[in-house]
Amino acid sequence: MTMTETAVRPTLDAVAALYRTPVLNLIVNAAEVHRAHHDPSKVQVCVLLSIKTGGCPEDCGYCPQAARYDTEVKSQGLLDVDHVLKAARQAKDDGATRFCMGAAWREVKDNTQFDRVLDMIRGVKALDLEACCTLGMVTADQARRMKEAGLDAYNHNLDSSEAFYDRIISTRTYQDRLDTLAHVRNAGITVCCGGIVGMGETEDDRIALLHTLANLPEPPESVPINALVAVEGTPLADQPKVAIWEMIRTIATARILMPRSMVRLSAGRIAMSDSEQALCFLAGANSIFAGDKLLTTPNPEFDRDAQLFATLGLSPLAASEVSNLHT
Ligand code: SAM
Ligand code: DTB
Ligand code: SF4
Repeated sequence: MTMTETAVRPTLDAVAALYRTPVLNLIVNAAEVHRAHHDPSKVQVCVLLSIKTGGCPEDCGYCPQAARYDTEVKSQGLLDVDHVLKAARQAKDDGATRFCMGAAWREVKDNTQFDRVLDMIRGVKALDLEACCTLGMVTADQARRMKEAGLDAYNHNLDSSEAFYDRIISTRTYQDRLDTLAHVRNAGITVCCGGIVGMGETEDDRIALLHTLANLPEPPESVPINALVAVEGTPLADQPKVAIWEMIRTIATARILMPRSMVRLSAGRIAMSDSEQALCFLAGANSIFAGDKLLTTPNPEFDRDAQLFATLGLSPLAASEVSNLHT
């Protein structure tokens, strides 16, 4: 069965009605959809590595890696392949089944650095891990080359609604993001695309983002929902923490609209209690990033997540189960 056959193609009003359902009903509805399409006791564990850090020319208001903001992030050029594969091996030993490599680039350039990233992808695949990259904008040809190297997924977030987008980023357009997503999709790489909750957007912005995601030509196989990590030195440093219920509503609505997708409870877990995270899992989140660092900001330690899984009766999705995900 393809994603299209089960995807809901909702109107904006339908997404708004869903999102605004009384929250406990919304959770129950999302939990039912989750159980119909996935084993709710399984959570995919992914590990992130920043392969090139800081010094980014873009002006994303949330991002500590933008060169123009004075943050504590230490810039680091592109790592060598051995360093990355050592981290990937460690991730696998720690129980991860997906390894995601992030670079603080505006876009990929056709140079030896990209060749090195292609070698990283080949190396991660040789370890039998799902390989994901997030490197900024890519052309159709670059996407094709990543596919050839074995890339499973490409992460490129829409972040928020089109209307709110230019309040947060001015150095590229929403259409630029959609173009890259189309290049990735056309190359046969699965799409990882989601957004951030808590940047000062309204409920309508979150609804519009979910509407756009569910109406992409094919819904993304992977939908990361990040809670803003407010970093000192960025324009969003003083953004007040958004109510957990907005995260939960966003996750639950994504789960109902994109029943077969992996919904990833991404950045922001360090600031959430166990019970808040449990509600996110109940509402349909079925993946996390593990390890004490996301790209540049802190994340719960492996041991803390192992304890959380034990408490909630959850277990990491096994490698053999991952290969069935997108068939
Ligand atoms: N430079 C590439 C790009 O922007 O596509 C890849 C790396 S970028 C850091 C990947 C994603 O991380 C962003 O699209 C954004 O959604 C998320 N992100 C970055 N900083 C964040 C923060 N402070 N809090 C939550 N999510 C964040
Ligand atoms: C996504 O949506 N979240 C991850 C991953 N895709 C690349 C990144 C979160 C980054 C949080 C800020 C940081 O650690 O620098
Ligand atoms: Fe650069 Fe990506 Fe950060 Fe934007 S989110 S500043 S593109 S690293």
